[in-house]
Amino acid sequence: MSLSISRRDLILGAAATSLLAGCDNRVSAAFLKGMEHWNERFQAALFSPQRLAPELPPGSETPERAFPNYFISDFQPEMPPNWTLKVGGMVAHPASFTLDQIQRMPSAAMRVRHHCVEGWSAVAAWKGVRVSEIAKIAGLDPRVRYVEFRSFDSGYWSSWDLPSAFHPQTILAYGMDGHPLPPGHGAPLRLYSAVKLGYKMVKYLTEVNFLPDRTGGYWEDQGYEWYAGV
Ligand SMILES: Nc1nc2c(c(=O)[nH]1)N[C@H]1C(S)=C(S)[C@@H](COP(=O)(O)O)O[C@H]1N2
Ligand SMILES: [Mo]
Repeated sequence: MSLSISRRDLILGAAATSLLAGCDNRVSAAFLKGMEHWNERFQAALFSPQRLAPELPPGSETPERAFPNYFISDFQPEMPPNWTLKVGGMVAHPASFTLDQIQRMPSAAMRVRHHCVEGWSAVAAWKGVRVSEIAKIAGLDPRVRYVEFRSFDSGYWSSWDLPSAFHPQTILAYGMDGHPLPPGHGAPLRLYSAVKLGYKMVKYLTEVNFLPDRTGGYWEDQGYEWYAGV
C-alpha cells in the first residue's frame, strides 16, 4: 500500500471524527479531539517537503462545468475595486501587492487532483506564485511558525503550518486551465496546494499573515481537522 493511500484513509477517518465531535457527549468529544491531535502529529511526521504530489498529464483536467464552485457567501463574491493582497504579520517588509505585481513574480504551475472532504475530487492545472516566494519577499521573523489566509468571501479564512505552506506545490494561484482564475474559483487570487484538503485552500484572497502562533479557520473552528493533509 502506498504512503499516500494510507494517509488518505487516515484523513477520511479524521473527517468522520470531526463530524462526530459535533455531538454533545463530552467524554467522546474529548476522546475524539485527542485522536485528532494524535492523527495530526502522525500526518505531520509523514509529511516531507521533498515529497511531491503526483502531477497529472495534459488533458486530464476535469471539464470546468463539472468542477464545483464553493463559497460560503449567498452570492458569488465579487472582487472589490482596487483589490490588493496585503502581506503582513511578523515580517520585515509588510506590503500590499496588485495582481500585476504578483504576476511578475517567479511563477510555478501544477496539474493535480483536488480533494474535498465531502467526497468529490476534480483535476485542474493551476498557475501562480509560491507562498515561499511571498515569504522571501516579505522577510520572515525567525519566530514565524504559521500562515493565516483571509478572504473577501464573508470572512472565510484558514491557517497553515509553515512546512505545508512552503511546500513547492503550494501557491497563490491566478491561473486555472490556461486562463485567468474564474470568479467561481476564487478570482483574482486563491491559495492552491497539492498537500491539503479543499477547505484549507482559501479563495478570494485579501490577506496573508505570517504568525508565531497557530490560529483557526472557518471550518476548523467548527470541528473540522486543522492539519487536513492529503
Ligand atoms: N473563500 C472561500 N474559499 C474556499 C471555500 C469557501 O467557501 N470560501 N470553500 C473551500 C472548499 S470546502 C473547497 S472544496 C474549495 C473548493 O474550490 P473550488 O470552488 O474551486 O472548487 O475551496 C475552499 N476555499
Ligand atoms: Mo470542500
